Amino acid sequence: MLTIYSTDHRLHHGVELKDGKIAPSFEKPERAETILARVHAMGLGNVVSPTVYDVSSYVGAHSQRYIDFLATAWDEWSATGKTTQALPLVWPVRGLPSIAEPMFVDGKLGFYSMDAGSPINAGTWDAVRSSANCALTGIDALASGKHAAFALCRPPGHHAGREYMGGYCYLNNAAVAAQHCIDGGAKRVAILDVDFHHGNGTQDIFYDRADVLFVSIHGDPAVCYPYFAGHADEQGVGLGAGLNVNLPLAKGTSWDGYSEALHHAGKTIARYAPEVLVVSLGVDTFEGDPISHFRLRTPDYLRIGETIARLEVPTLFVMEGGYMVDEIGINAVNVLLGFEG
Ligand code: SP5
Ligand code: ZN
Repeated sequence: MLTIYSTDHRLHHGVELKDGKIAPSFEKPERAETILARVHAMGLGNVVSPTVYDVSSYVGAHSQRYIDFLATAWDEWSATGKTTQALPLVWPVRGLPSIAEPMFVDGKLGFYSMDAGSPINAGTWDAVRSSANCALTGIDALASGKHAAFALCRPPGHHAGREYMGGYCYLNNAAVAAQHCIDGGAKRVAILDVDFHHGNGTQDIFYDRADVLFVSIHGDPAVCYPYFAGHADEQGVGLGAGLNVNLPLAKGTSWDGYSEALHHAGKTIARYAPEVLVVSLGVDTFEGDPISHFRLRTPDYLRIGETIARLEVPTLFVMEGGYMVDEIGINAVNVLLGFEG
């Protein structure tokens, strides 16, 4: 399987607000390096650098003004004299009267974010673009006839909505790839999200659309991040009614419960008959993950790959979360090896 990877991800590294303190982010460069090392060690296939895509390739999944914000946020922040990483501090929650875009960067940060887990530093925008370009290069590899590809994206993307960042995510790599596929003429694309956390950003982007089916298996948002999306009764609206499928599972779920949900997800996707499948591949479902609450084990990831392969649809894997750095490479590549059979 072809892997698309860029060293540009190293330009982005930072902090997050966690348990009442600013602390090093769980989402760190070593994650991608560990996965890349495992890709090489297992002889998965060629590793190539992403093609450079124009910023306009991100419009569709995201709004132009949000992209403009990401592109300029660091310059606006550092122009105020601050040398720290940019983090939001105030949010337009329910009940406040104005939802207009503020003019000052501190306000913009809150306006375009869902949490304080996505810092912006001098290298963030370049890293974010390269990450999205990995996904775009992967989808173009499918368009040119490959059956599967692995976009080794970092930073991840699935918490990023049409107009917001959050949860370590800035551009929604999977959504950008799916949109590119639609722009290229596909009529139906499915996104399967197996990250522990609900892919609220992907849901947001495609919620009212018939051309993208979104299916997510994740920790119950009543008790798990991102808390404000991911319930089973969120099923899509308008043309997208019935095409958003959330499968929340209890904390502590292991392979038995998980595989049942995965089987159901597979049947839902098969019924939709997509031309292309994009998998938001998080391995924070692992029993040893430091911030998540499922109990999958290393061999279970081979089974996930096998189950996805049975759909027999051209498939792009897009890397999302997974924070137990020692095991993340083994588990992520196990999905890909299981897929290849
Ligand atoms: C892409 C992705 O997996 N993003 C996840 C973002 C999760 N951010 C907040 C998690 C809060 C969990 N708090 C656990 C603290 C452990 N000491
Ligand atoms: Zn996650």
